[in-house]
Amino acid sequence: MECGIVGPPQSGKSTLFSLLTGYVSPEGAYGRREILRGVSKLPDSRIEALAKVSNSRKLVPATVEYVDVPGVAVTPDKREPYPPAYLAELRGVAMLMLVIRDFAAAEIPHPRGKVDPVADLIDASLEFIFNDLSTVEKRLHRLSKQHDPLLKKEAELLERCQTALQAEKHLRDLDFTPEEEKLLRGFSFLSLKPLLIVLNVGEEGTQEAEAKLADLKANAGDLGRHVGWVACAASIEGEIARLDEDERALFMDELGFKESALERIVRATFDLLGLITFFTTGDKDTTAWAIRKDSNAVVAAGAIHDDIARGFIRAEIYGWKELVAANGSHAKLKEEGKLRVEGRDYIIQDGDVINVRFNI
Ligand SMILES: Nc1nc2c(ncn2[C@@H]2O[C@H](COP(=O)(O)OP(=O)(O)OP(=O)(O)O)[C@@H](O)[C@H]2O)c(=O)[nH]1
Ligand SMILES: [Mg+2]
Repeated sequence: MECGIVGPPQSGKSTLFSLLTGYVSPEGAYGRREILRGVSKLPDSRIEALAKVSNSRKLVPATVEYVDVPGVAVTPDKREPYPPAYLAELRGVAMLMLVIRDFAAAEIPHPRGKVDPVADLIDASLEFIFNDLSTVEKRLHRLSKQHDPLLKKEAELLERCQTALQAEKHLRDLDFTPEEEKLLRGFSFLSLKPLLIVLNVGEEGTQEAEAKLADLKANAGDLGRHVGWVACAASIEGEIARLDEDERALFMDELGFKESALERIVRATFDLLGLITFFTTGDKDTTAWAIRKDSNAVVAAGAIHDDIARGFIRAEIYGWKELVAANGSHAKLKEEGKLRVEGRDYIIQDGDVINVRFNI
């Protein structure tokens, strides 16, 4: 699943993209307006703990993909439309991460002429709404010319969306039936996607990061459900991420952040995507797998391999902590009654270690 990075020009999107994915822009590429994609690993200390008791040769974290889309200026006086290629990318992702500038840096121009996170957030989120509204209206116009009763349901649903969007309400805040969700899927509405707001407070703003975030939240208007908030200092945290571990802890302490920007942002991304992690572990590898909350054992098996899902017989399941406490011994877990044997319908819990018995 992909997360699209979006926001006003020069807000720190590409700086964060590099921090998240380790991407290093080639010499001379600065300011090139291209779409970039990269993979981020979710830091998870449970993998190390499991790998240790299993003597795993390889450690494989769960990942999520980010797509860095160059900024487009959207202020009330200057509304550049999103170029179609950018819009197509943003429609294709599962969620959006909106990067808002709150660092001063006089030498870096701001499309508004001044740093104003509240106005930037409001304009950017309205832009999602306007885009969706235009999609809805185009489709309703076409539907109005057709008299197929099967399309009536769609028209009614879109009219409901239109009313909400006209009231500047985000579609993610409406309730839809599974059938309606299916009908809406093809439109890839921007305001329906979970939204992570990342406030780039700059090096000078880290001590007040939480207060700045609270202020933005209080003044941004109603953004609806499925919204996450993170404050960071993109440039300096990017530099810190490249230091040795000891030095890193020292600098992070000074900034006042308990976890790295990578941890904070990727964790928030996973949460908004509704993902949980389960593990497989053995001497070959310990792997963290991401699946949607409320997935059953067969879905988990399918995340590992299609064949394992197809030939699913049962799954042996235990909590990661239990396996660590038993020092990796299945026999001990069995003895203590902590090894559970579950069928297809078992709902996987975050932190489960699973071992699928299958037959192909
Ligand atoms: N002082 C300061 N400068 C920053 C910070 N984050 C980013 N910058 C600088 O702001 C400029 C723009 O950063 P980018 O990451 O390229 O911004 P962007 O959002 O990708 O910009 P576009 O792709 O053009 O929309 C660069 O010169 C960065 O070094 C920050 O936290 N503090
Ligand atoms: Mg950029």
